[in-house]
Amino acid sequence: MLLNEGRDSFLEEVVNFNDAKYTVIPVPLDITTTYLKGTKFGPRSVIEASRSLENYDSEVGYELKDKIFTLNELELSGDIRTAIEVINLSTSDIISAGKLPILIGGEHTATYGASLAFGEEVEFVIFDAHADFKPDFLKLELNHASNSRLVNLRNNVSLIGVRSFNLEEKEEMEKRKLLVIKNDKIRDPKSIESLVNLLKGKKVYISIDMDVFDPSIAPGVGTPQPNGILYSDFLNYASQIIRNSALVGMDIMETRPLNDNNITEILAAKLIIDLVSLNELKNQH
Ligand SMILES: [Mn+2]
Repeated sequence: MLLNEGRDSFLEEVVNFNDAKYTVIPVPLDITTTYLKGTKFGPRSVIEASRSLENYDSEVGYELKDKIFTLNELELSGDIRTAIEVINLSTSDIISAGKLPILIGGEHTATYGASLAFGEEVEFVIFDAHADFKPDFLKLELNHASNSRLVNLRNNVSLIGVRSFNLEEKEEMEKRKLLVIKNDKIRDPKSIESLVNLLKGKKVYISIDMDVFDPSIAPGVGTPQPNGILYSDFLNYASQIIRNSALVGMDIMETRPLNDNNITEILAAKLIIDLVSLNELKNQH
């Protein structure tokens, strides 16, 4: 199951599994997607895009080198339950080996699979245009539109950049006292302050649905929503989260490659470089 020689690896990193601190798990999940199919090609496109980027992160001021090992794509059957279990077990293997898992999707339901590999104390910070808090979306229990609700069965969830949900989801999120930072409050200093207060000193998993971004900078997604956040908004949140808590895992989900436009996968690859660089820079000090 292991990859080699950097040809198919993130950032063309050539690193032994034993020496790597991070491991990319490509998750080509595309089973319960309802609107635009194609997220199964996301992992490959993001890894390909990463090979056109510099490993020096000028935003963060860090050169990323020999840190990330890349697994082969997971083999996921047509059954969502089995797929979730495969994702859970693969993530568990990487955690047991002492590496920080980086899942690249694939539909967002994979985050639920990954969450099962972590303890209940881990805080999940989910960047997503959609609340994904539907109880029984289209009569499927395990579904991308229920992802946040499924994760929240075991772990505390905060939602960032949300702008699409129904009244029932709104009431359920209020009932469970979730921290929800809507897109129109993303630059309010009180928003980031409340998030930092919640996460301070805790273990944190960051999950990014690429549709959290404005469609002008991330058009290649399954379910785009107008009026999204910008890259600088994300960098601001990411640096505050990483500075104040312990990062234990991350995922970049829902990239759906377009034929004539690759800016979404470029952005997705850059987010991974940023998060790893921020985390490494913090650990240096
Ligand atoms: Mn979404």
